Amino acid sequence: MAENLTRDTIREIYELPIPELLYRAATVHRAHHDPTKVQFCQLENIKSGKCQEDCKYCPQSAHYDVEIPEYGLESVQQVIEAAREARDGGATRFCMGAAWRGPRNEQEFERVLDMVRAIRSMGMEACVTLGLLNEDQAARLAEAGLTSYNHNLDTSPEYYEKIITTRTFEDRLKTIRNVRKVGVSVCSGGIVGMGESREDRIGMLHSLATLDPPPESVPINLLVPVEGTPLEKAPPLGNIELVRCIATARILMPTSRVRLSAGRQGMTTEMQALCFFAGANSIFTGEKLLTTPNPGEGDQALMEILGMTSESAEETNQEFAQATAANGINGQN
Ligand code: SAM
Ligand code: DTB
Ligand code: SF4
Repeated sequence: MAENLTRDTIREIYELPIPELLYRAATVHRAHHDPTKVQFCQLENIKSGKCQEDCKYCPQSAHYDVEIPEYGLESVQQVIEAAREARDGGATRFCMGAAWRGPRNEQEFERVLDMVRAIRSMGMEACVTLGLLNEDQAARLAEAGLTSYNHNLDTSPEYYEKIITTRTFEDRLKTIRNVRKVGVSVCSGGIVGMGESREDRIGMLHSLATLDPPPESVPINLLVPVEGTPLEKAPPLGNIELVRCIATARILMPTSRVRLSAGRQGMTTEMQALCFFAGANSIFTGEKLLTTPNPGEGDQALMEILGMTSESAEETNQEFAQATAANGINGQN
């Protein structure tokens, strides 16, 4: 589908009447995934705050005055302990984020490589998001056994410069190409609810779905508006608009994971049920995302009420094998 995919085609899907859109997305979803399962992923902020980048949504940017815990790169031991707890809570993927423009300090980068090795030896998927990468850095992460690299396109190419002034959309694409070159699977999605237009959301989905191959994992974040950031007063996105994004992502990228990422705190059970029906099959669990609150314990109740369960490590492995095989890459898992 990818090469000939136009924004017009995506708009036709995105704007379908809701019963039609949901039916199509759910049909695609169950053809490729078990619709009763959700992958639990745990985030760990391995380096917090004081980031040199100017991203208007982000509480960790040094350009804004936001009260968050700030600390340097965590130790491997700290990460292992957090991962153990996450695994005990049913997480099969451990995602480590650093408030960096990109890795610059050799010793710190080596420590991140050790973190990746440690997580992989615990039988979990290991994902990191460290900002811009060159090919050599990507190759070293691959060598350490990294499952996936998270690097979001975040919004449409046109809206990008309104949100992020210290790098370009093309810089992001380049890092994704470097990750692809070394055979690591790609996790890339974006944020909705940043005051962008529907055309921007469609444009973002177009950019993601026409990556060749598309990302194996697609996080859809609903903006968490944080006081002190320029987007603190962004107009809230309608619930159904988020459902449309998820359903369209599912139809466009049938074998990928679609992750209902930031923004679940305060979302109703019914809304999350709609998102799962529309094809989301992964969430971030725990009390905290990177710096903002997340439902924590509430997710056990959510699964029970919806009669759904979290994926076992084996089911996660099968999903990963399917997604990478569909993209013609040799998964590391
Ligand atoms: N510094 C690295 C980078 O930007 O690639 C990795 C960490 S950064 C915090 C990872 C992602 O978090 C961003 O690409 C963005 O999609 C998401 N994010 C940051 N702040 C957010 C917010 N307030 N609401 C929703 N998502 C957010
Ligand atoms: C992604 O797409 N969302 C996560 C993860 N990848 C790194 C981050 C969400 C951050 C939400 C704001 C915060 O907690 O600081
Ligand atoms: Fe830094 Fe990433 Fe936040 Fe941008 S999104 S300010 S790069 S941590």
